Amino acid sequence: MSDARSTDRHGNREAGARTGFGSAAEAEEKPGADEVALYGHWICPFVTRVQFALSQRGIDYTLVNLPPSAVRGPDFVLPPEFIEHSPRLEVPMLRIGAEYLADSIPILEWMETERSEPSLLPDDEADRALVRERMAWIDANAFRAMGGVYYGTDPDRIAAASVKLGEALAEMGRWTQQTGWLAGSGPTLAEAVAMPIHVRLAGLVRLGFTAEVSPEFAEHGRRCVGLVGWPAVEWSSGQTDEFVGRFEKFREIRRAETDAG
Ligand SMILES: N[C@@H](CCC(=O)N[C@@H](CS)C(=O)NCC(=O)O)C(=O)O
Repeated sequence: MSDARSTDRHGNREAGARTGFGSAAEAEEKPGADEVALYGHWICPFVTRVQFALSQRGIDYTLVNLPPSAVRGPDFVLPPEFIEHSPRLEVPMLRIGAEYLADSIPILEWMETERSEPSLLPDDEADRALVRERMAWIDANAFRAMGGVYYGTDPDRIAAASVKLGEALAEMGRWTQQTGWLAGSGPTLAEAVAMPIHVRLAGLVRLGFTAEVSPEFAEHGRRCVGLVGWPAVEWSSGQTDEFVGRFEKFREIRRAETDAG
């Protein structure tokens, strides 16, 4: 993990998580790299989806450091274009040329229309429909359960979310039985949507995910490590520690509030 620091045009001190972690100023100044800019931070799973897809598709982009509010320092100044174009003030936000869009799944779809090749969607309409159905399923089931694990403060609720996540990963593992991939004969946008789970699995275990990971899903994870987009999103052990530490602290604060109240 690189600890390179820089100051962006809003005066924010940035800790780059890895090389290539840029600033808003760089996004505007770097010749040839200003076409696509991703606003976000490595700790956000929704950002991981977009960053994986950009890297997997070989799209040149600049990553503008924009941490979620819980990770931002008190003096962090939000870029005005983020305030203008991310209606819920959420990362990820993507800029392509002069256009902006927030929300990971719509962004993944938008990238497909703006940059058709190489695609992470199959040619056939029915195959595309399956990819989309599974993206929505992962979002509604695996992601909801995953959030229940790391945002959980009550041990019983964490355990219940852990069971649900285990079941969701088992279902996703079953999808991979025929081809090795979640929806079709190769990696698709369904892999992009699921990728953050592989990235943070070790951290989830440390935060109370105790269910057995289905062998098929684990195998899918090993297959994903071989994809060209993987190095852009994989976490170092320091990043896993930071993720776990932040949520342990969050739990401590919540429990202290509950005890006090
Ligand atoms: N549905 C959105 C969810 C994005 C989201 O929840 N992002 C979080 C960070 S992981 C965020 O920006 N929250 C607002 C905040 O931190 O102020 C997506 O898929 O992109």
